Amino acid sequence: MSAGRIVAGALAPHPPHLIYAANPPQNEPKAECGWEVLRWGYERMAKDLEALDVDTIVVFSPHWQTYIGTHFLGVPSFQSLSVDPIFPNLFRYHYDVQVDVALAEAMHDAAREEGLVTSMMRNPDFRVDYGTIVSCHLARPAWDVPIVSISSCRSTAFYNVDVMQEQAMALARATRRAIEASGKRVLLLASTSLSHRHFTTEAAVPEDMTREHIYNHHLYLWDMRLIDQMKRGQTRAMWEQMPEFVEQAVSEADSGALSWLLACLDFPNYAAEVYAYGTVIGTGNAVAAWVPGGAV
Ligand code: 2X7
Ligand code: FE2
Repeated sequence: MSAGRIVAGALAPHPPHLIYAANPPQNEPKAECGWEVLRWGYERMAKDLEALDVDTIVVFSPHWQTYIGTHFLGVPSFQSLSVDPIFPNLFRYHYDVQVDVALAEAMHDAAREEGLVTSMMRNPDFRVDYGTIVSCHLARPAWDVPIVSISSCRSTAFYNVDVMQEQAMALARATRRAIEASGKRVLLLASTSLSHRHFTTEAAVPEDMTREHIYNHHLYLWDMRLIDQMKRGQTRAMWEQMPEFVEQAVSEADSGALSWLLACLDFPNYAAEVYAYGTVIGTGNAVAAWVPGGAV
């Protein structure tokens, strides 16, 4: 068996609005349109990633929040209805998720060897979080490969960003080791927005794009700084400035998803392909991919 490898790592944000606006059959509410720049960018990224012949997708989600340690989905399949807790009017999504349990278990064991507190989620009735569902749907709309979903243990909130980064680094070492031993071709998704200030008054029509924009110029400047670093392959700088970014841009990267992705990719010094940037309810979202050893 040849060694497994990471074939790409993507920044894959999860605003459920992007699914709502695309009207896939799985989602009950129907939209007229909306958030085209982000959706069309995602479509281009999904097409490029499909060409990479992926066996499994591994996704790290801020919305699976586990308060004791890092958890991994550990049941072969999950079917249910996912309803966004804040936006039930636009996300009621019927999912049918297949899990690569063998890889999840290998990652769990490797993470435990790294000293992390870990757990396998074995409850067949567990409701898969919308961060996992939205990012996987948008990156791979056909749902034709199994996934591994990793929770966020919220160490930024419990301790601080430095502890989060230390744990992200350990989890990344474990992720890489498990993937190499698996012989599989794996796509990584960091399911996260960048800046994360939400608007405070809601439009009557969710897809009313006259209301969609950044609400704070400083947060916009932070997003542009990160995107510039992605394009220049300056991912060490992204890592090092994470404490300031998380605090000043109230970034959703506090979950550890972006830190984990950069560390899994061993801090690329080559350019990411940035497919799109746009706001959703005022939060900053970039769709981007790094492909080790070659262009997308
Ligand atoms: O979870 C989210 C998010 N991160 C950004 C925007 C809109 C909704 O949900
Ligand atoms: Fe989110």
